Amino acid sequence: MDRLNQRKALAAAVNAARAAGKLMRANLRETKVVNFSTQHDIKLELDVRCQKLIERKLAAAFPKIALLGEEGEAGDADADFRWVVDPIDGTVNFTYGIPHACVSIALQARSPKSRSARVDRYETILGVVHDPFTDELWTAVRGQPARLNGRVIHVSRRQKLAETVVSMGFAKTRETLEMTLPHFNRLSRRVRKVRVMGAAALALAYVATGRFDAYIESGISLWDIAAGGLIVECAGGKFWCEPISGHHRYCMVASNGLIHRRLPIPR
Ligand code: LIP
Repeated sequence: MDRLNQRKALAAAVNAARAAGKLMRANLRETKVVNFSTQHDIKLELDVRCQKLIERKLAAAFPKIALLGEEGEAGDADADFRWVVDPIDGTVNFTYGIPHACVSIALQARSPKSRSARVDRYETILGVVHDPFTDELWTAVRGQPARLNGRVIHVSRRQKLAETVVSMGFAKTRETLEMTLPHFNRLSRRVRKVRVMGAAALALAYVATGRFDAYIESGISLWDIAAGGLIVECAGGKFWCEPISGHHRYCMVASNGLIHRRLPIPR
């Protein structure tokens, strides 16, 4: 994709994220229609409505680019380019009226060098994360600096683990919770604070901004981390993930790079 189209794609993703964010802001205090829930997860009718709005906005600008989203897929699953969308990341927070949730939109290109069956054959080339409650918009295009509301951002430079704030997530199942808790317990004694905030894309954006020094989660989905992972890399940080069993699910560790080797991998 040439730079002209990259700029057009970034503008389309920002426009779509802001439109979905407006819908989130208008409904934070409203009664939510729950489509599906388990003990550790909720899926809302508004998740679907936000993804359909995002799909319409993106398709108007790029009718031939496929979309892979938390609420379903559109277009050719093997296309050269695909949008990867989490219409509301932090759905449980949002359902409970907690204003810590965001829209995450990434554009991926098929990556010839990673055609191996193990690695997902796509590379993220641009990412947008929008928090409609703080009116913060993170953007990144591969090879360029990450930005927050247009200003260049950089990961933290903290190197002493005892001075770091690390975020973790427990994903959606009892299995991932039980697997992650021992790492949570051990890490809590080694760092300044551990934060469990419930929105992966925002946690990654906070690492990129230097608010968190690392973020760790296993059992997380591609649409939760695709945009935020690129934003971390473009802010000078390190983003590592590996596929695990399940539909587009990953084990993921992101950090400022300086403390990465001392962080646990919950597997
Ligand atoms: C959420 C992630 C969070 C994870 C939750 C859930 P959703 O995404 O952002 O990090 O711990 O289990 O997966 O479902 O709100 O889009």
